[in-house]
Amino acid sequence: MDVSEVDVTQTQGQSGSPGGDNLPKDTMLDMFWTMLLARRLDERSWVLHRQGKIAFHISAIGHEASQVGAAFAIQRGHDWVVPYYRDLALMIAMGMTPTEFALGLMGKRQEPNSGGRQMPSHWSLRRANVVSHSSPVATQTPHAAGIGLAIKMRGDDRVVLTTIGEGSTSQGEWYEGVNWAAVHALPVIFLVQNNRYAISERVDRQMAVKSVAEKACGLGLVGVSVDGTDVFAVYQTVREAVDRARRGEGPTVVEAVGYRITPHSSDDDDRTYRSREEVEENKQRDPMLIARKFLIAEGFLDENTIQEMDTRAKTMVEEAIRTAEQAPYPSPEEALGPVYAEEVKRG
Ligand SMILES: Cc1ncc(C[n+]2csc(CCOP(=O)(O)OP(=O)(O)O)c2C)c(N)n1
Ligand SMILES: [Mg+2]
Repeated sequence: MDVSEVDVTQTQGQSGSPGGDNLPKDTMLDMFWTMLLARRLDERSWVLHRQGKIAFHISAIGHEASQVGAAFAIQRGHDWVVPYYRDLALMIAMGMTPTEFALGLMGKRQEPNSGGRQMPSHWSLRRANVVSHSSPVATQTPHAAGIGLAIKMRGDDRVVLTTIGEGSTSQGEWYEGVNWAAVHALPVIFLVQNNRYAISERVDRQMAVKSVAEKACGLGLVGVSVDGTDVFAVYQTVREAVDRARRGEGPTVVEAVGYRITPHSSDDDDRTYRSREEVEENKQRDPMLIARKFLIAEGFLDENTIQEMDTRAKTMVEEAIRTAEQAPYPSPEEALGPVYAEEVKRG
């Protein structure tokens, strides 16, 4: 793939003819189901927050296509994933159960991210090779490059998928991590979810270039932009990047251009910086609608099946929340460990 392919307009996914031409029907339906389950969990989390039952939620609504498309393009459980806070749909695709998510939302002891030590949505899932990250944005990028270097040194066939928002690609860590991966031809896919805002800051206040993919050119690696509202187009683009990385041909920056339909987080009022008209207009490109329309047109889904899937998703969400509400919190003493290794008494 040529780096001249960075022009967003050239590489927009076409919702009517997505890149998933070679995907089996069952995989496409699995992708849709994962997006749907993540969406229903997400919506319910906002309600829990407004009911005062949870302290914080950060939403993936509008990002499902980017996240699920990318997750399905790697070998889940074998490859490494270094995510960022907005990746709820990615984590569901990685096998995090609704109950595990709900436990994390409530900071309960059994939650897999951190045992209740981290803020919600600071992901980790050891069994799926999803690596823990911290709150300062872009600090995950050098971690991903480091894992890529370890893979290369071991002669492993794994790749690393790391994610970030477009605003955070202004951070020094992002350039350092991407540069390192480019210099050493590391097997890393840098997925940038461009939702056009970094909290209240519009993308044109974050960067002077037209697209994040263009930044890749200056660092000497392939950069591609794709329609981040089209799950099958994202799958196809990330899949090509994964194949290239596995062949030893180095990293790729994949920019998935979409829109953040919700406010930045449960603590943000987006009415202060964007119009309702703008949000409504962008809801027309909701990834759920685009996937649904395509699958119906292909004859893979009908309204009845969608209704059944929706009922199943909502039931799973309610069960997960009930289970999580009844689960215990960690005890205060548990906050003290496991941070440092225990001292071993000798003699
Ligand atoms: C180093 C650092 N600076 C500022 C913040 C506060 N902060 C949290 S999220 C965020 C916006 C990031 O926007 P973007 O990268 O576009 O991701 P998005 O939230 O839009 O998905 C900021 C500024 C932070 N967490 N870390
Ligand atoms: Mg953003």
